[in-house]
Amino acid sequence: MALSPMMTGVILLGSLRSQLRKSDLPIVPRLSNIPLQMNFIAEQFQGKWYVVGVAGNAFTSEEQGRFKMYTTAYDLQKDNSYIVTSTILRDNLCDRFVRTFVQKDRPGQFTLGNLKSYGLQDYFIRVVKTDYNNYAVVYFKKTVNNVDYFKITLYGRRDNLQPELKKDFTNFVKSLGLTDENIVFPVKINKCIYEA
Ligand code: DBS
Ligand code: DBH
Repeated sequence: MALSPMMTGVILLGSLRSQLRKSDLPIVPRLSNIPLQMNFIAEQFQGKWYVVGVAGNAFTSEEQGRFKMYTTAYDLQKDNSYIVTSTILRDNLCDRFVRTFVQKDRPGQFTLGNLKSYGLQDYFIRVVKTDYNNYAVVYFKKTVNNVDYFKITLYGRRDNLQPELKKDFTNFVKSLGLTDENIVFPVKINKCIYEA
């Protein structure tokens, strides 16, 4: 098939744009800038968390208002890993996404079980801060096609959190080089998030 010069131009521009997008992602912070919750207590972190805030180098506040709240439940296993289930409203159904978090190096840090089955090169999780019964801040980093993505979630034991906790979250993610444009506070919905 012969491409017109115009079509070739469009294709070149398209691939140039995706290149720029990738290199435009704010840089992933050094792990030394991400605190780890001291004396992490795996038993107490278990159970359901509402995703009250999410920020990251691939997240945009343009999604604010459309990004729906979902929940993630942590279930500790005998081998000290978690089975982690997220329940997300998709196409009017409650989609359950299940994966395993395996402890890595220190309590409160994990990697994903069966990494390769998700097409991931690397995955790292660190619980930054939690009081176990109200809120948690968790750092996630993934590498896909040699591109690093990171996100920080603000979890609540309830579907909302005090403004001060949201403000602390915002200040923390900004200290990592993100801006208000990289932060989303998911909208509360009634479907799926109150299910067991
Ligand atoms: O699980 C993740 C860890 C993750 O989904 C992202 C970063 C760290 C992320 O940036 N995800 C976005 C891009 O793939 C997304 O739109 O979900
Ligand atoms: O699909 C995902 O990658 C995903 C969905 C919900 C995810 O990584 C997550 C929650 O942490």
